[in-house]
Amino acid sequence: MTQKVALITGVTGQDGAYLSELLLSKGYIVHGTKRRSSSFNTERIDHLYQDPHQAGVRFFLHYGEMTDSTNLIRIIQEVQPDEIYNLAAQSHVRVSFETPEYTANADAIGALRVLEAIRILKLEGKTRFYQASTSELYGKVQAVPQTETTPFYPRSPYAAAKLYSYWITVNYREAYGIHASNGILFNHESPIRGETFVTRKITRAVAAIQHGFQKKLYLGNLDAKRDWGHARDYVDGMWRIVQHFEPSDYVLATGEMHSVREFVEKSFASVGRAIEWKGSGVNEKGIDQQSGEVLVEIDPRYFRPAEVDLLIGDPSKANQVLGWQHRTSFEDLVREMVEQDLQTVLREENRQSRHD
Ligand code: NDP
Ligand code: GDR
Repeated sequence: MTQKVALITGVTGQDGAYLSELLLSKGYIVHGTKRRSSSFNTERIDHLYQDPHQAGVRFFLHYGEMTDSTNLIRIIQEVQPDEIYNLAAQSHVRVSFETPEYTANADAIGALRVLEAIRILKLEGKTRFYQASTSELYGKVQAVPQTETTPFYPRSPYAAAKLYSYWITVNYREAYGIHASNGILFNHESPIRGETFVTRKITRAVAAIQHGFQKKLYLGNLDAKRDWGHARDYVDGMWRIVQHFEPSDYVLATGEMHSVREFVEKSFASVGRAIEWKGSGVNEKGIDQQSGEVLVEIDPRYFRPAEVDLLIGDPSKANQVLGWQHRTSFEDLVREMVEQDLQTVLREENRQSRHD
């Protein structure tokens, strides 16, 4: 059997790294796009790098930019992929309120550019397409739990852009017969999650506080509730979606919901600290029950102009059709992230002090 060739846009992100590992372990040739940056941005995939001068290389990087059609067409022409996983995006909801036009360009029109490239290059019959859709589409939720048929109600420029990319994926499937699918993925995290998303921000802070490098953690809305899973489990779901003979749209979620507040409590608990909450609103504080130290405070800068209060997904379709289910519990996810950050924070501090 010939080796399958996959192209992953946004390979340097959290999901790009886990998906590359998965596809390489399945024998794929993997091409990924990274952005030109003034500093190194390949930390998550450096362990996968292979010297292109050697024989049998199966992992390749290309400079890719979602706002540049010519670039995307050229890469897809060169690579002739059997599968494209479109993961590249400006993925931060809060940031999308500050860069709405850029977010629409990269996240909405970016997906269109890839789909059009498939048509322009006449790859409709060869190349399967996966779009990284999101639970943020449900926004102001219309039903609990959310399924593939729950109406969307986006609450941010990010979600509105992803609404376009969701529907253009459906449209290109129906109009041109492209094997194009959406994974409607609920929040998924890991020790390599971006540091500005709330889970990683919390676990890094807990580790830094535990090592004595930091005193406090400032957060926004503690009462937001999310359905948090592990990225490793979710990239397996992406792959299963693309393998199925019939393209379709699937929710990937755990079916469990927890608040940011609970995430904070569990993270501190994993280093043996119990948090007690005192005060309310912006004056609420998280206090170490034993020492009385204030460890968590509210900074209204982290509030969003419009918030998504709660998300909880029903992954029954993925479970029944694809045999997919999440494997990592909420407790294990928090523990793994804190344990890793205890080491990461220490390593970074040591590196820093060598430069002082
Ligand atoms: P990350 O933010 O970790 O990774 C995003 C990737 O996209 C990075 O490689 C980034 O490059 C790249 N990128 C950003 N903008 C551009 C651009 N203009 N051109 C080319 N590349 C670009 O996201 P995740 O890995 O967490 O998520 C992957 C995808 O899944 C995203 O589309 C996200 O919106 C979506 N999603 C994520 C969920 C989650 O919980 N993680 C849930 C549902 C959907 P660089 O490294 O240089 O920044
Ligand atoms: P989200 O993730 O917006 O769900 O998008 P994020 O971790 O940023 O926020 C989750 C919830 O936590 C609240 N929150 C804070 N968030 C951040 N980032 N920083 C804080 O200090 C803070 N304090 C409280 C937020 O208000 C929010 O309610 C993620 C991204 O990966 C998207 O790309 C993806 O589509 C969705 O998950 C599913």
